[in-house]
Amino acid sequence: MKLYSYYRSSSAYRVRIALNHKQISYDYKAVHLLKDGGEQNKDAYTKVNPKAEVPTLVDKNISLSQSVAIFFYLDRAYIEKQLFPKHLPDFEKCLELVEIINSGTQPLQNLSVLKKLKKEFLISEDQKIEWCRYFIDKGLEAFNTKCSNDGPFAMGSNVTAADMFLLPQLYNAKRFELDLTKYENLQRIYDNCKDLDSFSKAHPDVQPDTP
Ligand SMILES: N[C@@H](CCC(=O)N[C@@H](CS)C(=O)NCC(=O)O)C(=O)O
Repeated sequence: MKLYSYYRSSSAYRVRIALNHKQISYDYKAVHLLKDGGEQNKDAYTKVNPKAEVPTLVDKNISLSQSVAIFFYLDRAYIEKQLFPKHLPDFEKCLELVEIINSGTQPLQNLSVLKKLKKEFLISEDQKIEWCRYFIDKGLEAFNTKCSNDGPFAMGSNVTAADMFLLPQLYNAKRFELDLTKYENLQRIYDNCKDLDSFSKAHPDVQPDTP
């Protein structure tokens, strides 16, 4: 299995956690998102992923982008240690939390969005930071309200995809110096996940391409 990744990409970070959780080993293929305008934009990579983003997972003859699709694939192809709960309504509730991050938060602070805002809409660095902080905070507030109020993890007693999407977004929130102390549920989930092997080994500080 091959994972195209960038150490600081929150979307790739999710997939690294999932692969570790399932104890699947993989070849790390680094794609530098900043060097020379971004390796993701070069032909060699857009052939792999036409959306010019990481992650991309290649397994046997299957090449998949989009972390949610990758999570679904992993749960169906490698059934041990499920990422999503199996049954109704837990599956849907877990997907709801995942989507708060996946479609409701991360895309608004993605590199290509910020580049466009800066280059064509001429926003300043301060405005860029304010934009990111606003949308990240809005997403995290919703997650904090909708997740479980007790148990160690976002869905209660078991670690799930919801935690695997949350921690990378918290990592980004910290880069933007957001105050997270007001989110008690998020704090609790973070404390319970951060030292689990699957999470700590996926952390941006310890990847093959970490500077
Ligand atoms: N919905 C996609 C998001 C992927 C994504 O936005 N990746 C970012 C890094 S977190 C990226 O590669 N950005 C490159 C760019 O915007 O040029 C997923 O879940 O995999």
